[in-house]
Amino acid sequence: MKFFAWQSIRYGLAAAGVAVLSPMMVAQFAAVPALAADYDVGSIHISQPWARATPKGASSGAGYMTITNKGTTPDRVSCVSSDSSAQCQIHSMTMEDGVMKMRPVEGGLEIKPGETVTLKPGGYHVMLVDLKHGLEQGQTVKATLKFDNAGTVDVEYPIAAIGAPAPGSTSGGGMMMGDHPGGAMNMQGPSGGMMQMDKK
Ligand SMILES: [Cu+2]
Repeated sequence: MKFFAWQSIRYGLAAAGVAVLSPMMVAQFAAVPALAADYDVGSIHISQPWARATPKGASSGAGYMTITNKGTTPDRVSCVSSDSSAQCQIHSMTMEDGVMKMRPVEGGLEIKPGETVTLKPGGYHVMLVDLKHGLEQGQTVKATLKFDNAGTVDVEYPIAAIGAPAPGSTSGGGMMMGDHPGGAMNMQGPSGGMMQMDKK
């Protein structure tokens, strides 16, 4: 009986300590907030949506997720709108002549039947163009995605730290979002190389 009494006191103290520390600790150290929800629309499954916080003054931001087509027909996804930016696009990113280039995926990003496509830093991403406000770590940003077959879904992207790695990846860093005055987006990579966006 005494044993149990001591246990409950110790648990009580531990819980109190955690309650005081955790909100700040979680916000600062979790690479991606734990509350990312999954989404199902038609035969499309979306998991682990997340976005990266943006540095002060950034005019664009990026969101990522994993999309699986569980159906038997190909589908295509585009981004319709976001609550945090004037425009929302799906971008590809490729290395051309030593320069990272990203451009909108024309007609939407194809997800073949049975295929899983992961949007992540350095690859496909949801580009939030002309941010209305910076993306702050610990908050969420919403984007409306439209699948040609499956339909439309609102996805909440929990915002991780600036430069946060993809969930489950061990490598940190990646590209930092820069500003793109005048429509040309330039981004500074970890190697100092520039990244350009062809904006239509
Ligand atoms: Cu982009």
